[in-house]
Amino acid sequence: MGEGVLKRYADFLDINSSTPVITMGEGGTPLVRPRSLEKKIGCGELYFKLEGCNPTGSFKDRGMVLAVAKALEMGSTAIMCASTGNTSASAAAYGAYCGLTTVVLIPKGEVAKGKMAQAMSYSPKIMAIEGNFDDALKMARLLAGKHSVTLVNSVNPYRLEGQKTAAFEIVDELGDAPDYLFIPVGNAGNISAYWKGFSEYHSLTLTSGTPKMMGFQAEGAAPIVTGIPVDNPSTVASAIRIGNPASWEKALIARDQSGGIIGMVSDEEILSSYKLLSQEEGIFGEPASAASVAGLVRMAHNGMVFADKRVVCIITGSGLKDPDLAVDQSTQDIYHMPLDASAIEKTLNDILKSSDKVSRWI
Ligand code: AN7
Repeated sequence: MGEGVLKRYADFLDINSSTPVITMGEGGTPLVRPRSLEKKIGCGELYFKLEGCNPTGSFKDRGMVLAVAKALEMGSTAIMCASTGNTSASAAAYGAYCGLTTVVLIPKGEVAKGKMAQAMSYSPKIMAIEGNFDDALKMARLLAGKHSVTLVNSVNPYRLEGQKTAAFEIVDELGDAPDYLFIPVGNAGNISAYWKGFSEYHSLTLTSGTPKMMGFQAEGAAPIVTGIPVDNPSTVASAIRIGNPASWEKALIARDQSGGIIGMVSDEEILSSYKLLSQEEGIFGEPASAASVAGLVRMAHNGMVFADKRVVCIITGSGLKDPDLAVDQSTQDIYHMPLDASAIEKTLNDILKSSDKVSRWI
C-alpha cells in the first residue's frame, strides 16, 4: 500500500534502470460496493472506483507520475500542460515534488475553485487564456514543440500508460475483468488508457474477457457522439467541457473493439446522479465523475439489463474540487441557532421525529 503505480506495475510500464521511481502515493484507490444503488439500478454487482482518493484528488496522478518520471529521466527541467483543472493540479503537485518549473494554461474563468486553489498552492506559473480548453491545448502543443519544456497533457504517451494501471487494479481486486466499465469522457484519454490496460491483461490471459467500454460525454460537449467538434462546449461539469478531444480516435477504437458505446447525458442527469451518489452512498464526486453514473442510470432506464452483470463506474475526481457547485446545488436547510440548550434540544427533537431515514443494516 502506498507504494505507487510505478513500483507496483513496473513490469507493465516503460521503466528502466535510469527511470526515477517517484511516488506521491498515487493508485491503490478504493473499489467500493454501494449498498443502495446496486439494487436500485438493478446490477448483479456494482462497484465505484474512487479515483478522487489519489494524492491531488483525481485520476490524473496515475499518468502524471509516469510522465514526470520520464521527463526527469530525459533531463527535462520544465513541464507544461493545458487543463480544465485536474491535470494542472496534478502537474503542479508533481512539479513541486520534483523541483520542476511547471507552466499551466487554463481557460480563463472556467476552472472550478478547488482546482484553482490547488494550482495556486502548489505554485506553478499559471496562464489564464482567453479561450476554452481546446484553444489552450492548441497553444500548449504549439509552444512545447518549440521550447525545452515537456508537454504533460495526455498527448504525451506516458500519461495513458500510467493511467492504464487503474484497469489493472480493478482486475487484480475482482479476480477478472468486469462486464461493463462506465466512465466520463472529456479529452478521451482515460477511456483509451483503461481499454489499453484491460486489453494488455487479457492478451496475457490474466482475464477471461474484456469489459464493454461505456463512455459518457455531457450533452453540450459531446463531439464524439455527434461526430463533429464543438466550438463552444458547455456543461455544468467543467472538467469535461471539451469540444475537440485529443484522443478521439483512440476512444472510437476502445468503443468498437470492446463492443461498448459513447453516449451523452444532460446536465440535469449529471446533477441528479451527483446528488444520488452523495446522498445515497456518501460518495462526494465531482460533477464530471457523476457522468459515468448518469450513463448507467440512463442505460438501465432505457431497458438495458445488468441483473447478472458486474459493473464498475469510475468516479474520476473528488467533489471538493468544485465547492461552489456543491453549495449552489444544495437544498439543505441550515438551522441558525442561538447558543441555547433548550432551543437546540427542541430542534433536535423535531429533526428526530420527522426523519424518514431507514437504516440499511436492519
Ligand atoms: C474529474 O484536467 O481534461 O476523457 O484538463 O478532470 O481523459 O479527458 C480533465 C478531465 C473526467 C475526463 N473526470 O477525462 C483536465 C481534463 C474528471 C476530469 C475527465 C476529466 P479524459
